[in-house]
Amino acid sequence: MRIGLVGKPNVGKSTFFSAATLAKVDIANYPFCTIEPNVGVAFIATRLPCPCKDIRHRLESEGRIEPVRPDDPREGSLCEPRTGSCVGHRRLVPCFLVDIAGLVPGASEGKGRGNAFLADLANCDALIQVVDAAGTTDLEGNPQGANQTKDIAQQRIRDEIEFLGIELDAWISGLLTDGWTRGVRRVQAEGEKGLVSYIHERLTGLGATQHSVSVAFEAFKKRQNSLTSPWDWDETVITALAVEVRRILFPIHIGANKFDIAPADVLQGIEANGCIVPCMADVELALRRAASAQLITYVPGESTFSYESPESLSDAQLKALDHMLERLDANNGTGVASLIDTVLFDELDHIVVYPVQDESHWTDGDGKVLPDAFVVPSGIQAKDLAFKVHTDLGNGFIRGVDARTRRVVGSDHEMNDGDVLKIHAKT
Ligand SMILES: Nc1nc2c(ncn2[C@@H]2O[C@H](COP(=O)(O)OP(=O)(O)OP(=O)(O)O)[C@@H](O)[C@H]2O)c(=O)[nH]1
Ligand SMILES: [Mg+2]
Repeated sequence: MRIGLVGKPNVGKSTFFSAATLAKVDIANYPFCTIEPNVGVAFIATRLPCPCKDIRHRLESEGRIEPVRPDDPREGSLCEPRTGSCVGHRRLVPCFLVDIAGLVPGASEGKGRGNAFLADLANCDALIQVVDAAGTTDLEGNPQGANQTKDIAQQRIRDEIEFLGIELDAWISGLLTDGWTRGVRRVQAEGEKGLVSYIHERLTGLGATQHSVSVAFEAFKKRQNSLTSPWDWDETVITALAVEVRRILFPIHIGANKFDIAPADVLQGIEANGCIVPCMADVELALRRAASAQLITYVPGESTFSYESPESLSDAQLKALDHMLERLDANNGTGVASLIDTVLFDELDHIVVYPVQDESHWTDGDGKVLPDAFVVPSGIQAKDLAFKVHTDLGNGFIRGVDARTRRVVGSDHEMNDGDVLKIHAKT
């Protein structure tokens, strides 16, 4: 899973990125060295408790382990995550974030990082556009002063959202226009089906599928009053097609950042084709750093924190932290973790499943308890999950066993959130 952060300069993308990927030491055993500098891992809490909660429940009720001791640092968790962590059955799973810098007006014509920027976008499963909800910067990111009015801030937010759409449309339109007339003449005998396949072929690099292109094409047809033969379409018509393709391929979720200094009700009436979540990236960054320095106990996503030893803090530190506590309370959290959570689990409709080798003990071949948590599309079939675990498991798939119910399931069995699955495969 890879989420791209985009937006004009100076909105807080890098702050959001640093805050979200600032891993606590105990979860930093990720191969960071293999990741490019602008790619990081955010650890996101699964919505359901880790299945190690069920294991504990079973073992406790059979009298085979003692109840959780108050000083247990794992707060009862029994699993051994290969990546991420689990405390109090709150399991964290990795999600890659990419800080995609370089979006300026004219990117589709090669300005800024231009096409390299657009290619970065195409590699992401979802996009978050960070916008300046306080309206303190213009479209190029130049500071315009704090304390903007609601009207000005709203206008700037709308301009930002519109501008990313325009750049993406121009880019997709450019990919389609190039060689269009010759290309569509070649497929004219195949009718509409041929045309959709042709468009699909041109846009596979963006992650387009035959299905997504046909959905976009239907929407496009509905909006056009009269359509001439495709080889006669001018740039306006092709751009109208590009708009529909973009809506399907690149839903944009909005992180309305700098919400701590934004005018009241600034998001009222603002629309996007993804979700909109108020954020305070720099508050999140400050809190995670304070937590790393063991000044506070803060769980990302929560709307409060506690002081570890307030007597060791200076007056200035206390004042700053108290102020953040108020902001957290007012905004119901900083929005950083909840935005990623919403995109992953609501917008992309993903679930978390746990493949194991031993369906009785829920362990892998080395006896590790629930080492893997896979973030996959909701309803993924057992065999497709097997492929994600290992190609050999997918190819040799015989059957699965739902480790909770011990029921045997077939290759087309649809997985649910929190499932634990043993996969039998030919070796
Ligand atoms: N008030 C407030 N300021 C913020 C917030 N998040 C970031 N900032 C400030 O916004 C400024 C820009 O932050 P960056 O993270 O560098 O922005 P960017 O989008 O990465 O900018 P470019 O890399 O130039 O595109 C910095 O001064 C941050 O401290 C926030 O939630 N609230
Ligand atoms: Mg930056």
